[in-house]
Amino acid sequence: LPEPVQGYPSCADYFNSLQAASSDGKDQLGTLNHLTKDRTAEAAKEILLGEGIALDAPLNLFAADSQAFGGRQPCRHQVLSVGEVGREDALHFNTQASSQWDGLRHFGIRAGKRWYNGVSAEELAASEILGTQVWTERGGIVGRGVLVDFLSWAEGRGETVEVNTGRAITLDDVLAILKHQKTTVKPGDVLLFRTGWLRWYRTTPQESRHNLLCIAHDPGTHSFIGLAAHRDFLAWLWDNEISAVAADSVAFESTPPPETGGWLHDHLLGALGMPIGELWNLEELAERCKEQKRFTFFLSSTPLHVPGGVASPANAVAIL
Ligand code: UVW
Repeated sequence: LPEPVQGYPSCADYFNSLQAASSDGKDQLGTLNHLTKDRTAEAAKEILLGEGIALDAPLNLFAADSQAFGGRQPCRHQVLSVGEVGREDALHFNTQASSQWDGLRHFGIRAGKRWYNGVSAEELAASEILGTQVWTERGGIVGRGVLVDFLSWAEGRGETVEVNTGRAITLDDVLAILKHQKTTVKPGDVLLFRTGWLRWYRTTPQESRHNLLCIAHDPGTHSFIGLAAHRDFLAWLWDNEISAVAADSVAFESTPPPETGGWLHDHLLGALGMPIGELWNLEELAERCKEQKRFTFFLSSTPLHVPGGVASPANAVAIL
């Protein structure tokens, strides 16, 4: 097992507790183990209005910028003719160039060169282990969703939210938002954090946003708003048996990461086995939640069935 990274919870502790919970020691579901059938059934009680709200931005979200974060190519969509009146379409896209789940193959723990549950680079290359097919085959990611509306809370307190200067949303912020919303979390919940990044992107002229987006994936080249990479936040997610997290921001976590401790990605994906959603469209959901004064809902997401998949469009809907 990799050595724990300084300043973070022990990765070995995470691995041990997850392995103890899995029957064969080869767990690939990570924190989705918390999303049990009972909890999914219970989550259906969140449906009060029967109103569905799509949470995916268009697959070609970054088409106008010619590339997405990290040099990712925007979606290419071809409509093919079949005879005189028939049509088919062909899509070529990077699974992380719009609303997405990062799967457990996306990042392991850089310090130890291991992926979730101790999987090595060789195992990863030789098999489909930790691929997103595991999520599809279990019936998707379906359960109780909770919106944590940082943007509304921060603006309500008079903060001008800067989304491209590395604003870090701390656990204290998260707890204050939940209190303000009168929202409690339950085991198995999927938490959706609204930071304001996607609202900024969609309301900013192309010439002003282009340079901030078309940047390398390398540390030090970007400073996005997101969740603070801190052990308190990780411990809180773990202790509350949260099954997955997502945000409307580019990297979910605040970047650059702190000097000690490294990336939240490594700890969420590589240690906890927790799916990370990015670039989710939470705008309409936030409006409806504020109107209803209720920030919980039924959430249904069916990742694409790609054996060995690294990431996937979210294909997510909230049902109020
Ligand atoms: C980072 O790793 C920072 O982001 P992404 O998940 O989009 O690769």
